Amino acid sequence: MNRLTGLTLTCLMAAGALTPRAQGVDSAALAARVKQEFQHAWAGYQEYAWGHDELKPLSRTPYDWDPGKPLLMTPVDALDTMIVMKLDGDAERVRREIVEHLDVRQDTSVSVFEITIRLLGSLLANYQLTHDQALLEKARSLGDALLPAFSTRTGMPYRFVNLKTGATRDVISNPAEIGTLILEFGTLSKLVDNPVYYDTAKRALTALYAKRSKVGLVGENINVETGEWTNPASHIGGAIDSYYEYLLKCDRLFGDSDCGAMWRSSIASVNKYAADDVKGRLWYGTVNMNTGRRTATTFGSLQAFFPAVLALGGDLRRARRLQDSAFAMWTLHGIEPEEIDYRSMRVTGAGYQLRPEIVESTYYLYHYTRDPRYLEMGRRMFEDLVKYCRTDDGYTVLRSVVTKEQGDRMHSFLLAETFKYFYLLFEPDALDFDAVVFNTEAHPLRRVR
Ligand code: DMJ
Repeated sequence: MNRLTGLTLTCLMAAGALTPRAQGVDSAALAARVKQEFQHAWAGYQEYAWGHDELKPLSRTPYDWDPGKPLLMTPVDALDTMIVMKLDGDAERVRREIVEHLDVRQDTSVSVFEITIRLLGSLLANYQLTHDQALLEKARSLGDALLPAFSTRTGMPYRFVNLKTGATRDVISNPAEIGTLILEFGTLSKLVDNPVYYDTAKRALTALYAKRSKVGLVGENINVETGEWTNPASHIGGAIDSYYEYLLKCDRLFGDSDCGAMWRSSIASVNKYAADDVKGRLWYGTVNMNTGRRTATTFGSLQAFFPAVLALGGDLRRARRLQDSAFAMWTLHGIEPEEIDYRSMRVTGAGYQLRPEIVESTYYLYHYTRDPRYLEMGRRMFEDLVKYCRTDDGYTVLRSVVTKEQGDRMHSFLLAETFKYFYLLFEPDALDFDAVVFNTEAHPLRRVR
């Protein structure tokens, strides 16, 4: 047994429930297929994009977020999925590549949010899985490079920071990018025994929470120097979504009761104002943060993470209802659109970006209920993903779920999240759900004692 296998098996194996079998769903066979498809996507990346951020699978070319300055997004994001799937050879190759070639201090301006959830989250989770000190050192160095972003009057970070110079840009940010940092920064603090990262991220989070409206909601855009809202749209979708997720998870991972209190008051407002019952279905739409008045009835693939958060927060009733709505959105055209208007059930954003959120929610609901209908949902979604998004050299986005026209991009979160959540749905014993808190990019973080 090599180094990774030995360590990770002991870390990952949960106390042995039997592999589930739902009517007509052979979970073990599906898990094996998910693993095969992950390997297919990974093979395409290795063949045509090794050393770069992502694969463009139709043109068979590499893609770097900042041209010529790769941060190895795909391999870094994929590493703990490989470990969970026991792809030990691939995992060892990636671990070495990260240690030897990931340059987290290069002269490139990065999104604080994206780099935190993908790179910092992965480095920390994989350090906890492998105990490889070099991964923790990279994480510390990356954490230090991100800190200058928080030098603002409010403590809320700029959206972008240069990893080498510390230069910042983009003063207008949003709750997701400000409030989705505490799990990673907090874990780093605990692992290197230095409170600066935790304190910095928590200050940003509490500053943001303090800016909530009288009815307890946050908006979509905020100036991180002045603290003024520049867009009052309030919802659970992109630009806000994972702020709520991290309030709850911060409490679960660190036992931080401030986060717990912020979560409870926030979810009460969200359920009061954003939730919308239409023709017997539960949705969450858009309202004005100050009045709570409804301004849009749209819901999409990003919002589909919310059943998982509701379930984690103990609200299984709403979680189940919202999951049914999200699945109805998936089945409208045989695969999930980016956005619909839930009143008319018409598609308002036709793309599919290989997103994981609905799969994540299916996994959480199956974990909490063991209801076989979630396995059946998962099977259906996996078949559709393979049918419409598989290419000869990987997986790709759809320009339209209506026409099924393919685009040319394989996001790193396909390997970090979408395949991982499918795999865990069908093979839940591969990871002890209660021993970890998944960051918003599906990197499993453990409590540090
Ligand atoms: C991922 O990077 C994360 O899940 C993030 O929270 C939202 N967007 C993508 C997946 O859709």
